[in-house]
Amino acid sequence: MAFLYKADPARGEQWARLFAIHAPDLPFRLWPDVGDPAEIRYLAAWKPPEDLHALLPNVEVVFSTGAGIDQFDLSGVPAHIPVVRMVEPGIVEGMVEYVTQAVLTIHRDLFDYAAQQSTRQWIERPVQPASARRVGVLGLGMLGQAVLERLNLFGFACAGWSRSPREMEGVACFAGAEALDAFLSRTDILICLLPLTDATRGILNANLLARLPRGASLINVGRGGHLNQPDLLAALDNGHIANAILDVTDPEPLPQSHPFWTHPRVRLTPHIASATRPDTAVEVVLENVRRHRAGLPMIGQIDRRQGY
Ligand code: NDP
Ligand code: OXD
Repeated sequence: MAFLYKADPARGEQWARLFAIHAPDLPFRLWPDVGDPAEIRYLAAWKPPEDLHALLPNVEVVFSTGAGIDQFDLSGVPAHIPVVRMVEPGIVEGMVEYVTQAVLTIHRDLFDYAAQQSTRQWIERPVQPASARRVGVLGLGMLGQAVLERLNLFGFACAGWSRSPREMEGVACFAGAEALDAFLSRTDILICLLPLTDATRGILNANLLARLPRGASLINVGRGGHLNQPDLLAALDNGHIANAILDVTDPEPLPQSHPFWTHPRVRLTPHIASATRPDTAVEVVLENVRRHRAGLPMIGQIDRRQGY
């Protein structure tokens, strides 16, 4: 029985060292050095190989090295093999940090001050209390909830939207398509933390943006495929949307000629909002291996029908 890692090789070296310490009896292989393919029972990958079953006929569990699994072609993973996404504290911590800085950047008018600086203007703007700023998170999962818990501590007026009804202390929770209007119309800073599925692809489009109050801002940390880019550009250019902070784009990287690069109201980062941290992730993966061997449910197993 062996464990195969197929993702960023530098991180793979860290996983190898951690496996040697925490699971010395479980041989660890780093793609493409698969060894005897018949021995591979567990695969951790950002993207599994296309011919998974032919290549690794005895794989029992496929782990995503990310929290999202939209980069997987699930049709290539036989239905009897569980797919488990990354549910680990390191990725949560990173996302909370990133979204907090993005919300505070917008809340404290740093886009406007950057514009003023470029023309050497020293103009004070009135500071709004956080309680007057309505923040809304699309997606009330592992990351959306953690982000809202932190934003709540600043005193922002917090809300979240999910597919099924959720409850969170201090957060107005909305669920399903019928509640989307009410959620959007009370949101000044919208954060997308949805998984990319057939139901959410392109959700950040003209129709949705128009339902936000004029002057609202967008933070997209979900996936580039959630956003209709021309619709956002139009909304920025006509002033309906004031600012956008985008950590994810489609494609990644953006083409050099893309207008987002130079738009004064767009801030881009190269998909770094958060990443799986080997030190915390390996513990969770090894716990899942133990659970699988014991016939127990694994943490983060996805529902293939929902696609997340
Ligand atoms: P979870 O699976 O824990 O949560 C997903 C949330 O989205 C749930 O609340 C779910 O609703 C909701 N949701 C899914 N589909 C719909 C829908 N059709 N309508 C309404 N709500 C829906 O995911 P995570 O919080 O762990 O991660 C979210 C995403 O963040 C990842 O899939 C990934 O794309 C992205 N990500 C980005 C990173 C970056 O660096 N930019 C890093 C890590 C993740 P319900 O509660 O009803 O199930
Ligand atoms: C993830 C990511 O899904 O890094 O974990 O985007």
